[in-house]
Amino acid sequence: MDGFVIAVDRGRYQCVLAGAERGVVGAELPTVTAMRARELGRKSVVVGDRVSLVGDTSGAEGALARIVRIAERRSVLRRTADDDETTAEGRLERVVVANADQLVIVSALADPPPRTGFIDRCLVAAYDADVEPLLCLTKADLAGPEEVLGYYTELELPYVLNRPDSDLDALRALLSGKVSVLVGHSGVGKSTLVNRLVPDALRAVGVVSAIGRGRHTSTSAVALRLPPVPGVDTDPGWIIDTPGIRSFGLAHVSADSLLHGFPDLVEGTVDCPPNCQHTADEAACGLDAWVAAGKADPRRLASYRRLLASRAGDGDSRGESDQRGPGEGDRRGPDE
Ligand SMILES: Nc1nc2c(ncn2[C@@H]2O[C@H](COP(=O)(O)OP(=O)(O)OP(=O)(O)O)[C@@H](O)[C@H]2O)c(=O)[nH]1
Ligand SMILES: [Mg+2]
Repeated sequence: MDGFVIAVDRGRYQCVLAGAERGVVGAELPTVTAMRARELGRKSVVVGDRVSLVGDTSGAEGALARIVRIAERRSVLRRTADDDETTAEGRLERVVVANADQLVIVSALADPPPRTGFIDRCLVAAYDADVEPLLCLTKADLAGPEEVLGYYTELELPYVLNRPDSDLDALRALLSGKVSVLVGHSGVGKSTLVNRLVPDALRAVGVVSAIGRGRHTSTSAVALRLPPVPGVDTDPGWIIDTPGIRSFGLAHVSADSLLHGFPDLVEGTVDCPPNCQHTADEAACGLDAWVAAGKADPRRLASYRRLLASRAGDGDSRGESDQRGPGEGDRRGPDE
């Protein structure tokens, strides 16, 4: 039987059988609990994986099926604990989810404040994984989006604005028919949004401390079936809620791919000398003239160069692990 992995917990995988979601509206989807079969070797199974199941796929209480095959992944969204691939942390790679079509970068406009450095990292990861980015700005009732949107003017990045009473039609239309994964810092409102989108999701929601830090309320990724859009016959799609992360390490992304996370800068490199590394100390790098001519925001160039420096292990590595104790996460510049 073919299944779709919706949750992973201590070696047990919750799967929805292919086709089982058809016709199920509102009510919880029937799921099958499975373990990995020995023949999978060390291959990891993650949320979003499409798998083949054998054994007891009845979904009855206590029934356990086995995952014997993982289908080829359409996309793999990864992050590393650190940016520098020469360190052990930099080589520690985590697959966030498999087969996502869309990366919804969730950023609060206040409480916690938006960090464009973090959004830039998510964009690099999205373009690298061939997953479409969508910027979702939450808590629009607390602050305006002008500053964040101004930073992305040259990018034509699709975005949605959200407040507790906002209508979700625009977002629903953008999620329809796709597998979308929400990523963002703790406390930005990912689970709050999932609860509004999927009425019986019952995702736990945390509070944000006085200094704007979330409490890491969600601890594992869960895929939820979106309700059908009235009058629309197509597949409503899936939304994946994930635990808040402090940063998005990019050690697995090559220097060339890093530039593709900055589509507003790509054209500015056509006049660069051969083998230009685009760093600040490359005297003839075309990006300085590109920005000076007003073709891109100088802050975007600075952000790109910070990522380049961070990869080279220049001590600006911000892709830190989220396993640090609470209280250590946000002691950094306004950009991250
Ligand atoms: N003012 C305001 N508060 C919001 C909004 N969305 C969410 N919140 C609040 O933000 C807090 C954190 O929300 P969560 O949904 O738990 O955040 P999360 O991103 O899931 O956090 P983690 O699971 O820790 O990663 C809660 O107190 C929510 O009520 C919003 O649009 N406006
Ligand atoms: Mg959450």
